[in-house]
Amino acid sequence: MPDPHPVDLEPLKKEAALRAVALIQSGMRVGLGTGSTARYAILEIGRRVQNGELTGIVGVATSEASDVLAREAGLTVEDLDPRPLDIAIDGADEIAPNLDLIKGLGGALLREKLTEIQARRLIIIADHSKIVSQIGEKSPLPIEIARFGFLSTVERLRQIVPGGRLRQPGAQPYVTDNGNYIYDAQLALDGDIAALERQLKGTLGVVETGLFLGMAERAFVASTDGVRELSR
Ligand code: ABF
Repeated sequence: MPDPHPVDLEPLKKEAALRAVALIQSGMRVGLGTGSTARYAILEIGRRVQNGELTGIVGVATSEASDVLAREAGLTVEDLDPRPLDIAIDGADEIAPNLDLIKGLGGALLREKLTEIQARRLIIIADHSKIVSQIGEKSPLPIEIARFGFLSTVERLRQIVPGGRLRQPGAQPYVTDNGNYIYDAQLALDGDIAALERQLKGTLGVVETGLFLGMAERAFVASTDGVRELSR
């Protein structure tokens, strides 16, 4: 039955985003996340840059959409290069108690991982619906796979994670910013998630997974009771 009093998650996403953006200081190189929560962070960084509160900010975007949004918000955006980022702020699909994450329902997992692995601090922002007691509880695990031979890769993945499907919102599969496809896997609970990550990364045709293990330093999680700060 639908919830008769659904909570509007948008103000919560924004509250979490504002808490994270408060950590940014002038001169920082900032990883810009993707999705509806990260959007609030990008807009707030842009607002602070525009009114002069923050100067010398350089953003590195984790998707084409965030790149466009950031430039529209008045931010300087550069491509990822080997220099570290001071901070990255992004959303997530699941947040476990140890801050292991599932990311990638928004389709940007590869650029997110490439960018956020270089961040000195990865700060996650979310509403309370993203909290889980174990990884795989609510969300499928997005796995980016090469387009060439994708049916073979899907078969290989089905041997490892039996439940799942190629992401296909319409007549054609979903295509990532990198020209790849995504397989959304259903995880068995209580499994060894680090071992699964190693196995998936060793599977031919897999480009990257949406498991972000041991990467996040902190999460700001908003509910109607306020914003909770979680650390590893
Ligand atoms: C990105 O946006 C992804 O890693 C994740 O899939 C998604 C979360 O989006 P939203 O904030 O819209 O729920 O950060």
